[in-house]
Amino acid sequence: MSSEKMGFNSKLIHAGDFEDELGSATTPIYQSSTFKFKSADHGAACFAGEEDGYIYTRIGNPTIGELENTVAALENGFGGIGTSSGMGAVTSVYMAYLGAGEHMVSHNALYGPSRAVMESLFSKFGVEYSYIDTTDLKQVKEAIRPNTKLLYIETPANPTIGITDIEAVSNIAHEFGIPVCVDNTFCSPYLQNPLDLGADIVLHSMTKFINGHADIVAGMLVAKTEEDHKLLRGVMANMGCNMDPHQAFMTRRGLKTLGIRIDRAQDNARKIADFLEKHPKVEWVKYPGLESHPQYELAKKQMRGPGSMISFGLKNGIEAGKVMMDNVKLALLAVSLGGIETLIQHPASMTHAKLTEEAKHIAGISDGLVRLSIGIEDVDDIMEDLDQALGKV
Ligand code: LCS
Repeated sequence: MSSEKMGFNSKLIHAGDFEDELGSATTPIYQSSTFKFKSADHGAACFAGEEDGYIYTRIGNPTIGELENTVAALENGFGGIGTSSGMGAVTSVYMAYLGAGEHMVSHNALYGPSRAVMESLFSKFGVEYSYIDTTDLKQVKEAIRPNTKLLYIETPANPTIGITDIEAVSNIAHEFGIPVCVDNTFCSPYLQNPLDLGADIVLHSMTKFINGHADIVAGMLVAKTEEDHKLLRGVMANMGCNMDPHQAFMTRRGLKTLGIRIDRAQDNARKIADFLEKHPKVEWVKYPGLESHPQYELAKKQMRGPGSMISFGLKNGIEAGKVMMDNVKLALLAVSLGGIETLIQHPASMTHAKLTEEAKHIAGISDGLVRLSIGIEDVDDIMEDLDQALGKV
């Protein structure tokens, strides 16, 4: 059966389209840095891109290739590019589309390092940027300048769970010929396909839902067109932020169960979000599956489910956050997200502690904000754990 006709869960298992001569059920790990050419002509044709063939693992490798093909099929794109980490994918996109005197428009509640690398590194080379609230289309229109070359969004955003309308912002950007990159880490292709909504590039930290087992750091870019795919592969390979074959094998294994993992984590998250919304120590809950979420209708339109990331606010700010973190017993007090285990973290005292009060305020990170990544444990156990930790606050 061709992978185009398969349902999502079948694609997870079969879409990579890899045939092993020995009939191996899984894609072997091609732990080789380089590949023999059949002849001088074949080598020349591989370099010229006239013939298929692997050259050198920094540029491409069969184990990585199978994973790239699978994620590209899941995102309905032309092709994928595996990277060493999610940040390897972020910097490759910035490098590919932005140069000195050019400008990027992005969301002010972006994953910290995606913002920091722009502010501290790309700015040194003359790249300009505007961080705005991309959930507000008026701000998006106003932020575009004649030198804007990239619209970069994350939806839902980390950690505020704000949701940007991918179709609407893509339409605005395309009026000005600006490419749109969507960081789809919080949804994975199981819940959202940005390319189908008009975006040009999709980005994943595969460290999260795609691998799902907290044992790998990896990233992926998927381009809609052959032209963008070629551009991004060249940048990634020349910068050397390639994936490694073992990392690809592990990620490919984790990916096979993406659907059943997310179904289960999402069921748990819906119940936990309801529980938190009624809890007396909790001031507010932000979860796309709750009608109280400001973009609830948009989430229903562009996502196939609300996912398993929840942010909530504790009534007594930073101290309450620390007390809760010190008292969880089942949930792991750890950063990262999207794995089989429930994780909890407190951005104001951890990931975002270095931000100024003003920057935190603009990004929507209040002192009492707690971020939960709900896992696939028994929901009663997660709830009991959160309840006893909240009881200590
Ligand atoms: N994009 C998003 C939305 C992320 O959440 C992360 C990592 C990245 C990109 C970067 O991916 P990495 O290089 O780590 O594979 N987010 C993390 C977080 O929220 N806590 O720890 C890492």
